[in-house]
Amino acid sequence: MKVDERWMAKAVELAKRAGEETRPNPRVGAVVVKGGKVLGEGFHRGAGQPHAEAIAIQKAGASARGADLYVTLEPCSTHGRTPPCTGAIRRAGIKRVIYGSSDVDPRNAAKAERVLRQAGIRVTRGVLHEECERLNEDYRHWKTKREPWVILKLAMTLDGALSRPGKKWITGFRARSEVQTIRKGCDAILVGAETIRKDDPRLTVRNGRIREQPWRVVVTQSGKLPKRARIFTDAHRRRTLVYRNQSWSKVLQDLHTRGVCRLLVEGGARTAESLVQAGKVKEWIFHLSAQPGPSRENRWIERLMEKGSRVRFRPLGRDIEFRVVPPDVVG
Ligand code: AOF
Ligand code: ZN
Repeated sequence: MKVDERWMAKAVELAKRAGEETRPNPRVGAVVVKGGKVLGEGFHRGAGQPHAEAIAIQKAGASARGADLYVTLEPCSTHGRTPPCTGAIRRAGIKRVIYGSSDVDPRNAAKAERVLRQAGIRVTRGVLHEECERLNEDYRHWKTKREPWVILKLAMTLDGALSRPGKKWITGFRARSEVQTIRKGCDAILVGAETIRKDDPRLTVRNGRIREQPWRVVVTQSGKLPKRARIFTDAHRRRTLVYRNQSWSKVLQDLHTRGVCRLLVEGGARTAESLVQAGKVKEWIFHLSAQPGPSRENRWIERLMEKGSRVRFRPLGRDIEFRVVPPDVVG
């Protein structure tokens, strides 16, 4: 691996540490390097917190003079919640900036290179471009499409059923606690009305502390929903939204204006299928149970699997997690 790639790979690893916590901001990692040594490193933790470059430069201190800065995203050149990083880079005496992907934030997009060059700083862009872009697939989507990044999560038997007669759960404890972690990384959880009528789910995050519960979203055609359902009566009832007879684009745009960047869809089958058909699902997560289901009720899932790419399997207790990114996202 060439030198630039090696340091950028380190910046990518740093960026990943933030997980889903940075939204509505991007995941960004940065390293300050001189003479083959790391002088400072950092990653962005979330809105209002210092940017990755600013942290790495601050850690390097006076030794940053004459050093190279590797950063996964084009540095910002305008004043947002924090001062522009191009200013900090200039003041620190950084001699060369290497970045992986361009920003899509209109305030900063495609501006850094000119600003830095004018200050006599060398710029190399596009190093590990694909890896750096992949860090922020969701960020780029909600910023440019003004709709949330939609994750479809389904618990399913290996033969494609979404329910087991007479059983409350399809998957075991490990898989269900993983759902809690996935929910924590999302701003809203959506289900169809039938799931509310049948399962009366809470749709809350119950593992660890969170700033605020995610929105709970129900889509319905008939508008017939049980008034006593938990989402309407529990302590978080203010966080419940109902959309009646609205197009997916309308629902998603409205959720975006409420600050929803990542939306988790938890079923049921009809809601999932219609969202997939509308081309809105950007990431699929299946929790597969080795227990057989009642019948092959979901042939559509098989059809989608044929098109799926970037597949990953992971054991979760007695079940299996199966993640897929659809081809229109992989490109
Ligand atoms: C980040 N972290 O490490 C970098 C960002 O308003 P602010 O200060 O939160 O700035 C957000 C914008 O800054 C963001 O949309 C992106 O354009 C740019 N770069 N943002 O949150 C970082 N480098
Ligand atoms: Zn910045």
